[in-house]
Amino acid sequence: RRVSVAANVDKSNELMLLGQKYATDDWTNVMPNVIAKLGRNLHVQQNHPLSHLRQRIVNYFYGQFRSKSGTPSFSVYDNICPIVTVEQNFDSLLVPKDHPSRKKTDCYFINQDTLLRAHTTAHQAELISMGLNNFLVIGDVYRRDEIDRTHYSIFHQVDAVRLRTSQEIFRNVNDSENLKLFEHRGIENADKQACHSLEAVKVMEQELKSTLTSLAQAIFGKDVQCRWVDQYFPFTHPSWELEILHNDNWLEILGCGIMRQEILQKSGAMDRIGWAFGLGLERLAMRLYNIPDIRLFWSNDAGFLNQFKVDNPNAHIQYKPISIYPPCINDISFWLPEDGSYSSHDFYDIVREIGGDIIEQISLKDEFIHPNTKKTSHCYSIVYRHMERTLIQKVVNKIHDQIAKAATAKLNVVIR
Ligand code: FA5
Ligand code: MG
Repeated sequence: RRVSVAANVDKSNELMLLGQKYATDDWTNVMPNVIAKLGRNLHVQQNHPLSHLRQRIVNYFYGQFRSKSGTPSFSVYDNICPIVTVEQNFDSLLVPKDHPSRKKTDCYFINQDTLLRAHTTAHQAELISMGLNNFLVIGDVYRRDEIDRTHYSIFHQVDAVRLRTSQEIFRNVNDSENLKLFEHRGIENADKQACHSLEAVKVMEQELKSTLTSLAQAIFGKDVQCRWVDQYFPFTHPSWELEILHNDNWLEILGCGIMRQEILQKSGAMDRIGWAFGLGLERLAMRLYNIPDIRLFWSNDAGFLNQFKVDNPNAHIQYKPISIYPPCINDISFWLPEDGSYSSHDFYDIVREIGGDIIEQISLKDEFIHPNTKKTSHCYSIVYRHMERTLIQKVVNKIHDQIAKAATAKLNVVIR
């Protein structure tokens, strides 16, 4: 049934998404299984773990940043439509035209100019243009990514922006009339953008980092171990990632940095300096509630949802798996087409499209180039596991065959 839906999409030249019609073209690669989840809005679904966590983050910002009159400084946007333009998702954020994140293999495009947002940062420039100085954007984001227990093609992000004037950041400093936000003949280096003064950047960096480490402590407790790692984003400089220690592994939970001044200039906030961050809600929720698999967030199963039925979003909850059903693991090997058109993300989409949420993981097990023909072969291992019952090998084999057929038809591969 799923496959025939995909065929209808191709033929009709039009897609109806969230009540709006969109023309399709040869960029269109949104899949029915992704479309089916548009509008679920798990982040605002009552008693959903992602909603509890959203509420805790919002409460933290309301409590931490208040105006002189005592009202919260941050405003919250959690229902902005996830369908955005290429301009919003990339151009407005100075993402270079040839940046890999723009590729068809990485995003869900509706057509050449329109896509499902790949990050909530897509709304940043617009909200600044509206005159906002402190805001959070929370919502669903879409990426054609790896498939495993911590990656899913739809997840949820919280983005924040805070803009400050010179007066605001140097208010508590003696001699502040000598301190400036901007520097005229400056050069860019690892610590700052050319136009910024080092003192302004350092004040902002300090506020950003302390805000985020205390957010991590507010959620995970005082003992959480954090570390900062230098990072690159086209829309911030300098940039960092925050990692927290989880089961002896460092887990990346967010990216952040000092906003590129060009974005503020274009949005009419040239007299300010800003910091911004974007974090993944699932990553935090999995660690906080001990949820072992990212697919569980999409479960309609009462055994999952009932464990989060609490009025207080701060309630301490540790998810208890109902039971773990055994996986079926099937391999698939094929020769890639010689024209270079093959992308493993296309294959992942086909697998997800046909297998749905019983696909737990796909991994490239082996890559092999034939010594004579020079043809490349890929072997993938597909882990099938149902969250709510035991899978029967015969049923899995049928799905596996369908995947092989669809890959042959759509990707020009030759099954070995
Ligand atoms: C971004 O998306 C930037 N927009 C973040 C940002 C905003 C930086 C503002 C600077 C200023 P990144 O691709 O690293 O960055 O994703 C941010 C977070 O989303 C990650 O740290 C992670 O927690 C989460 N994340 C990323 N990919 C996935 C995925 N496939 N599944 C679940 N969570 C993910
Ligand atoms: Mg990252």
